[in-house]
Amino acid sequence: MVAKGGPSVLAIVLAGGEGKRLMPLTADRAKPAVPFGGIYRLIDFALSNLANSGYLKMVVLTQYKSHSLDRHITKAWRMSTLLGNYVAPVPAQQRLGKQWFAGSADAIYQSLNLIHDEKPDIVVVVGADHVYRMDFSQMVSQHIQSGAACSVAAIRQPIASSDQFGVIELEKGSQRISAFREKPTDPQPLEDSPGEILASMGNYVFTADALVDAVRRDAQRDDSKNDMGGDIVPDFVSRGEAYAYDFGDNEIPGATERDRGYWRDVGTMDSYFDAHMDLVSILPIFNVYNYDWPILTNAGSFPPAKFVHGSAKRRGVAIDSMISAGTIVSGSVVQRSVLSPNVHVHSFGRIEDSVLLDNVDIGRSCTIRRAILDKDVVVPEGVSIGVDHDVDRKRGLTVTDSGIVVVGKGTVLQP
Ligand code: ADQ
Repeated sequence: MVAKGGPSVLAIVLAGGEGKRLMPLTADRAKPAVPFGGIYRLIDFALSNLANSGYLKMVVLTQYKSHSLDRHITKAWRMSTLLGNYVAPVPAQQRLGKQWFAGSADAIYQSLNLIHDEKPDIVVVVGADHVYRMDFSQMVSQHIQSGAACSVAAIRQPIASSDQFGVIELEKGSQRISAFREKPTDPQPLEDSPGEILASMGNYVFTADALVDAVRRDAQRDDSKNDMGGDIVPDFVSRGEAYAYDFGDNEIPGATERDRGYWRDVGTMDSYFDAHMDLVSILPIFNVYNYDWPILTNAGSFPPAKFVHGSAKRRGVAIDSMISAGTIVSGSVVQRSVLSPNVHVHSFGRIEDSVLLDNVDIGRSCTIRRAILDKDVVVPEGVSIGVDHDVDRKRGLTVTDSGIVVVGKGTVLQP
């Protein structure tokens, strides 16, 4: 039964994902800890959405390479006076079995004591590796009205991407889910749009008791991969208890016509790069300057960004770019790029369509084009990246299919 004054809600943030396709950015950090948009980590989007929705009781389930993630949650969230008492990272050590979490459902099973202690009416379970804004309270309202035990947030995606998503089929004229298949290669297209599928966003609302029963049942099954999308949701669907929540109905204060309904799964280097270009497009496709639904983080204390004149021919400028505090651009041109804190770009260079993470140092006369440089990368004088991909490969750098060059954390390139 739902308590008076609205349901009590516990949010569980699944943050144990490995993010293999984001290598080398995930070489020594979990995917939710991957830096994004100059000053954020991917997990900040899920946590900010929950906080802005009014759901302040959050537990973050971590596992894979969680050190950097724990550090970020502690610095940015636990030390915050507003949220510090609520956001709690829970490492995989809290276990019932001999294994680490097998899958996302096992992570919840092994953390059932959190639900017992908190006694919520509703559990909101969200992933931690997407860029978007969402008011979860609207989804919770629909969940309660529909009488569902499990609600799955749904968004239209191109049919070619079906093998990356849980694909939802609905009963005719209803939001009730008739079939849910995890990452199928032969998906059912949408009736009104044959080029699209209805994809799960990996965000769920559960009636607390129903979730507890479902993960317990799942833990008894030998044939289960203990996965939320692969096992738990299909179980609710087979009982006729799962409904879809249409993300297209979600209204966010301050959203512009252009960024309404924005959701990016930044699961690959190319989509990570594209999502950054969405930030610096002139009318941003994803607007981080919407203070009505702020994306929260702690970017550290740095002096303001500085632009140095340089020579008469080469002024230090940045155009169509986001430049974080502590960064110095001296006598070089930066275009359509995102620079994290404390980056230093020396004279006579050009940075185009690139993402430079914290403390990157670019020497004189370098060209950096369509590249992602992880933290602490040093590019010495005269070295170019993204200009000749054969040279980039010879240097051992990753070049994606679409020609984005990725330089791993701490790489010091040779002159
Ligand atoms: P995937 O993202 O492929 O698909 P998964 O790798 O399980 O599924 O990641 C989901 C979330 O759970 C991520 O935030 C990840 O960090 C976290 N996670 C994974 N294993 C975990 C573990 N052992 N402990 C804690 N956290 C863990 C999912 C759904 C699809 C849906 C897509 C949307 O399964 O149905 O379409 O998300 O991107």
